[in-house]
Amino acid sequence: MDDVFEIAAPDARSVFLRDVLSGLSQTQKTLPCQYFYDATGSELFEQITELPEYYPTRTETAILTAHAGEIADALGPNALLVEYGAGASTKTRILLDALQAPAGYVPIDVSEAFLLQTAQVLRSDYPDLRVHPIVGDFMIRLGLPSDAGGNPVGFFPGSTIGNLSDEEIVQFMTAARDLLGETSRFVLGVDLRKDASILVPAYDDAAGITAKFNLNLLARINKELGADFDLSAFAHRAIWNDPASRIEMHLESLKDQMVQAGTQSITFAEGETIHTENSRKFAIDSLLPLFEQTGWKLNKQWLDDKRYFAVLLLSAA
Ligand code: SAH
Ligand code: AVI
Repeated sequence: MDDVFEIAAPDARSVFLRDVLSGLSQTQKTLPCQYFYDATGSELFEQITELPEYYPTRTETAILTAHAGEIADALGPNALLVEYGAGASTKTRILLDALQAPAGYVPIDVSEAFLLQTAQVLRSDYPDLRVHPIVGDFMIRLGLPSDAGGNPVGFFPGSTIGNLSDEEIVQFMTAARDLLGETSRFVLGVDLRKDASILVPAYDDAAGITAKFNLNLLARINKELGADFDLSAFAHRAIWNDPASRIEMHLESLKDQMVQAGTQSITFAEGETIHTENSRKFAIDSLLPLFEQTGWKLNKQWLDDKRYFAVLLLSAA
């Protein structure tokens, strides 16, 4: 079996506790969205991708499928595909099936059990492919496995870039440019601005799966940090913030209450929220200065007919 690279700090629990207490002590309480993804959160995200209201996954999948040959030609043979926030690696298969003799696949994800299980399934479906999973935070500087070989190609689908602030995008794209090198390419999925009547249901679906995904963050804090959040006393909210061009997810306290987390007691007023995620919706032009600043240039872009989503091909500048 290939090696698994563990980047997570050995005391991941104390980092989690520190991040939770720091986020919940701010005036606008916040929690970092990367903590959505324990095994349950990753499964719930997979359910979200199949919801009728959640257009990003099927739209990006259709773009990748329609242009897989062209993308593969641009990337050339012997690509080492490095995927950031790989999840179930479903879209990866579209590229793997189109690429000429890929050198290997490096999925990076914080959701350890889900990542390792996905890697095993890929190994059995692609027996000739070297799969080198990396468990860790893609925001920090990572190393590629020394025996990986091939021409590094970054893959960051799903518009996970929309969960980052401008400062985080700069940090992320700089680290990716350092890791992948000066001849690398990067395939990036970007969700575009559209009417709030499409966006809000995509993040507040009729079946309540996104609500479960959001509330699972509190369940995870209870389970891993011994907190005592009453999940029935918080409600999922999805709000379109037009000036900031983003969907915000919040958890709203349904009453005045006190929650114990670690050694701290945290008070919530009725109606007060925890801001759990931003999902930005971009105009492609607004990203160009960030690419330029971090050593990338835009080569090509593919959009669906409704202009809901874009797949961008970048190269190291
Ligand atoms: N790429 C897939 C999954 C997107 S969901 C798709 O397009 O459908 C976002 C994924 O990124 C999750 O699997 C989550 O665990 C991972 N993730 C989120 N923040 C991360 C971080 N800081 N470092 C590594 N992985 C992260
Ligand atoms: C992973 N990320 C791009 C998803 C998004 O659309 O922002 C996460 C998500 N949150 C709610 N639904 C899906």
